[in-house]
Amino acid sequence: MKYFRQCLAVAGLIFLNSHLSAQNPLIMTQFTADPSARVFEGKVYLYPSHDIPAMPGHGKAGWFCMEDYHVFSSPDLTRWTDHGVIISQSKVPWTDSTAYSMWAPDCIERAGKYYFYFPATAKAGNGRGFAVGVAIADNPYGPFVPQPQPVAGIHGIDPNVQIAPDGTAYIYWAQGNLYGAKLKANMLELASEPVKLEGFPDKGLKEGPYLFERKGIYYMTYPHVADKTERLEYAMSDSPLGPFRYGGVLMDASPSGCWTNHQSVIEFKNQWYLFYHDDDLSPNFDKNRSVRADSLFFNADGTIRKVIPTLRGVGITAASQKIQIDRYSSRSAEGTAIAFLDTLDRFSGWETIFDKPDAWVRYNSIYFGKKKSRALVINARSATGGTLLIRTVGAAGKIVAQVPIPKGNDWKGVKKAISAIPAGLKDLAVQLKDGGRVEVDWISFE
Ligand code: FUB
Repeated sequence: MKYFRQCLAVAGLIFLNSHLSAQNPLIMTQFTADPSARVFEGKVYLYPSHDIPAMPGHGKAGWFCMEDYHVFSSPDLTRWTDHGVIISQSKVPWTDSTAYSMWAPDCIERAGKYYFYFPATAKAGNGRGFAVGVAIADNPYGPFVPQPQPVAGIHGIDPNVQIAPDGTAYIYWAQGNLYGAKLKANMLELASEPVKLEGFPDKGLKEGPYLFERKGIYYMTYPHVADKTERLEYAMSDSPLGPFRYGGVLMDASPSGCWTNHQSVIEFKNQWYLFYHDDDLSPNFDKNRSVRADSLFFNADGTIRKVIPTLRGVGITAASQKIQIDRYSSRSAEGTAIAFLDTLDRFSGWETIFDKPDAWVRYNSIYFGKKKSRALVINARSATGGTLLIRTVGAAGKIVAQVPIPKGNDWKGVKKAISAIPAGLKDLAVQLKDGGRVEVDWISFE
C-alpha cells in the first residue's frame, strides 16, 4: 500500500487541495524543481518543474524527466495546496509528447490574465530543440489554455517574464548564456530583437534567469557553474536589459552535490524570500529535486546578503501541528543525526536520532495560539529507553516538560503534561537528558 501511494505521489496523482507540510523541502508529495514563486491575490503561488523518475518508454534514464506542471499556493508559506496538473506535454499542440522535457517555467499576471511560460521540446516540423510556449488563464491556478504555437524568435530554456514599472514586459531565457527581449502587450510575441545580456562571468554555464526590481534596481539572478556544480549569483542594472554589473554569490553550490540549482525571489508581507531547489528527497539521483525557501536580506547599499540554506526554512509552525524537529534551525555539534524514516518511502520524511547526553536540536518560530497547551506528545521510540527535555530557548527560557521515552522497538506517541505553558511565538529545544538512544519523528502540543 505504501509503495502504491509512493508511486501515485511520484506520478503526481495525489493532489487536489491536499494541505502539505512546512519547512524544507516545501513539498513532500512529489518531486519539484526550478521554483518560480509569485505573489498573486495576496497568496504565494509556486510554479515548479515536476521531476519524475524515468521509466522504460518514458524519458531517458539518468536524465531529467518531466511531463507536466502542477501549481501550488500558500497563504502563509506554511500550508501548501496542490492545485493539480495545469499543463501536460500531451495537451500542448506544438510539443513533442514523447520528450519529457517540460523544464523550468514561469507565470505572470497582466490585466487580470495569467500567462504561464514553459520550455519544451517541439515536435518535428516546429523547429529544433527547446522552444518556449505560453498558456493563458483567468486565475493563477488555471485552467490554462496553451497557445497553438511557441513564441517565435526564442530558442532556449528557462523563460522568465517581468513587467517593468512603466508597463513594458520583458522576457528572458537561457541558452548557455542569458538572453532578453521586450514582449508585446499581448504577452505572446517579441517586440524587439533578442539580445545577449552583458555583464556576467564569461566562463561556465549560466541558465535560469530570474529578474526582479527593487527600489529602481533591476536584479538579474541566475545559476552559474563557477566550479563543478551550479551556485546562484546575481547582477544589477538600472535597466531591464542591462548592461548588468556582477553583484556576487546569492547561494553557494550545495554540499549535497546536486548539480543544478534554480531560483526565484519574491517579497511577501514585508519579507524577501529566495526559492531554490536541492535533492533532499532523492540524495542518490540529483535529477529528482525538491523545492526549498529561505529568507533573503539586502544590505543598505542594495547588494544582497548570501543566503545560507536551512532545513527549517520559512513560515511559522503552529504548536498543534506535527513539529518536524528533523527540519531543525540548529543542533549540537555532536550526538544528533537525521535519517529517513523509511528509505523505501522517502516522502514519509525524516527522524532525529539523539545518542549522546545533552545532545539537542533547536526548532524556531512555533506559535502557541490562544488556547493554552496543557500537554505535549512526542512520537518516538528508543532501543535503550531515555529521557527528553523540552525547553523554550532564550533569556526567559524554561523547561516545558521532561518526557521519559520507554524502551521499545515501535514508534509510540508519548504524552506528558506540561509544567510551564508556552505562549506566543517561541523557539524550542529538544534535548537528550542523560544517555541512551532516542529517535524522534515529531512533537506536538495539545
Ligand atoms: O529542470 C531542468 C533544468 O535544470 C532547468 O531548466 C535548469 O534551470 C536546471 O535547473
